[in-house]
Amino acid sequence: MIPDRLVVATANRGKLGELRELVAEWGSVAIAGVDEFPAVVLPAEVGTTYAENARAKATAVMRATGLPALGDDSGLEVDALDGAPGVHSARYAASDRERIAKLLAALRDVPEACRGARFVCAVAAVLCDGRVETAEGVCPGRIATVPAGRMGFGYDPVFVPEGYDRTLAELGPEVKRTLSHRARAIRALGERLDPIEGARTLRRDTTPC
Ligand code: ITT
Repeated sequence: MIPDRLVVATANRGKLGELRELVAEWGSVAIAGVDEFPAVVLPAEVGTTYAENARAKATAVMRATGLPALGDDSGLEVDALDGAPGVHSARYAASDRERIAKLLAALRDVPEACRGARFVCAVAAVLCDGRVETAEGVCPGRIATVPAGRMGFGYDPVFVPEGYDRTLAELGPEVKRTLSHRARAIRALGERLDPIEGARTLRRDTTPC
């Protein structure tokens, strides 16, 4: 069953906003941010996989709050960098601006055809009875040569999703919601938590207006 409430185990406000909107597709779920529980400390990201880190974040928050929790661990995998920064994407540099500058510098001599990349997101729901469900989503694309756009967060100004010629930061939340790694992960998690609800959500998504 899909829980009627979830505490989102992230300190990243961009993620929290997107997760709120995506979880709303499951129906009525009360979402709280971890900032509403000042005593809660998110664990260090020591896992080697996104799923491991997502699960650790959600488990820590569920234990500290006594409420069902949702964790998200994500990253950007760049072909020309052998999949880096990957699971270390948050630690690649100190701020979004510096992470983007470092990424573009690393790809300075890489031609357009070789700038393939993908966003990956793992989400984990940890429920009060100890049940844990995880799911993953991928968004393929490429890295732009210069940052563009002001919407979204993180690496969005340099990520051009497959099938588009603008960055996620230019395309904005409505497009991002249809194709992002996080959207795909949350939809898959909904099906795991409640196959009937998940199917209903998918049908709603594909029915023409
Ligand atoms: P929490 O651990 O508190 O959730 P975080 O920002 O540290 O927040 P991650 O460890 O999952 O999150 O790091 C993911 C990195 O990739 C981080 O720099 C994000 O800004 C970036 N990122 C994740 N999803 C993204 C998205 O949809 N668009 C752009 N950048 C994203």
